[in-house]
Amino acid sequence: MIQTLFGPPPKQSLFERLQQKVAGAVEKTRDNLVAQVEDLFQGAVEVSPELLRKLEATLVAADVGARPAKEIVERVRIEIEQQRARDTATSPEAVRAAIKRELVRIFDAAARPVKQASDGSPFVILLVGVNGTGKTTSIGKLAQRYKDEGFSSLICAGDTFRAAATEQVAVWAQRAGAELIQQKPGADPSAVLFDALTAAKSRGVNYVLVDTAGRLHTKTNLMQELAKMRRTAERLLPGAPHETLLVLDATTGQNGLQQARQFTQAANLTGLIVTKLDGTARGGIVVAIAHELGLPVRYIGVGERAEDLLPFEPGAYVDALLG
Ligand SMILES: Nc1nc2c(ncn2[C@@H]2O[C@H](COP(=O)(O)OP(=O)(O)OP(=O)(O)O)[C@@H](O)[C@H]2O)c(=O)[nH]1
Ligand SMILES: [Mg+2]
Repeated sequence: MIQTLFGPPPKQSLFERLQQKVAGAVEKTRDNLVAQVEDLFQGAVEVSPELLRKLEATLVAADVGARPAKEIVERVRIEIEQQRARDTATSPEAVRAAIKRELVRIFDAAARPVKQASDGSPFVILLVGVNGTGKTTSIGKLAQRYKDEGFSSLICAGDTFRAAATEQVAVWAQRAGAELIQQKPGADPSAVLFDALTAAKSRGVNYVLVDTAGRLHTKTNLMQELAKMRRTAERLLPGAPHETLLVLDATTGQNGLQQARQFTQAANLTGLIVTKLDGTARGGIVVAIAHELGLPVRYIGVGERAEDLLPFEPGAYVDALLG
């Protein structure tokens, strides 16, 4: 069977559950964004330039980013003009629908297909990012998700640098029934990866989840270490890693975006996991990321528990953002 990042399509009931969770996770942003957008249009007979300026400021405050906000408002303005020309009254509802369409358009533009593993070989996912963004936790959550979907996974303890990193990932591995491949502290992460991929191939596991040590994109030697890991994967398993995901902490806002930009240049990213959306009122950062980096968000982290990692679904996210 061909492996993909998401496994089989979710059942309807699960999807509904996810939608609820997304809505819950972006609640803080929603309070800001929805309430403010609604306030803006409350009793407005006319969609004035002043009102559009306020709309832009509201989007920026939700961390959508200055350029995307400008672009969205410009398109909303054009849409309103077209409505006027058709003599239809411009309702707040119509404006909100226009904003939603713009947001979804931004996500669609950043979409890219997930590579597929060749028949029978494991699908390899490498998680990278600065310290403490949620890489190890996301590895554990992914292992749990795949287990629930009936797939096997193997975790590569590629963070040989931080004390206790392997113990931390071991707890997740045990919980998710995933095999863990590790070496001594200080070992070369590429050597651990070599072991992990060799084991995964011989055992025919479905997914290999590779944890890495947190690093700043400015540390050239550490970025080279990542490149070496990628080469090791490719050598053992042509096409691997199938996904290289940057794990980004949503609470770091525009700072995180800056990190992402530089990681993109150095690490051949294929997408992102945006974590800690439960802890921020600035859920718009996901829009800024898609717009500026042209990279798809694959998953979002909405809490610390195993089930708090959701596949990112643009339509559901935008609905949750804008009510
Ligand atoms: N609220 C919340 N907390 C999260 C989420 N994801 C991770 N965390 C927490 O963030 C903290 C750091 O998570 P780790 O998974 O250890 O982060 P890391 O990127 O592996 O860290 P380093 O290996 O040190 O670079 C932990 O306390 C996690 O429980 C999330 O989506 N929401
Ligand atoms: Mg870690």
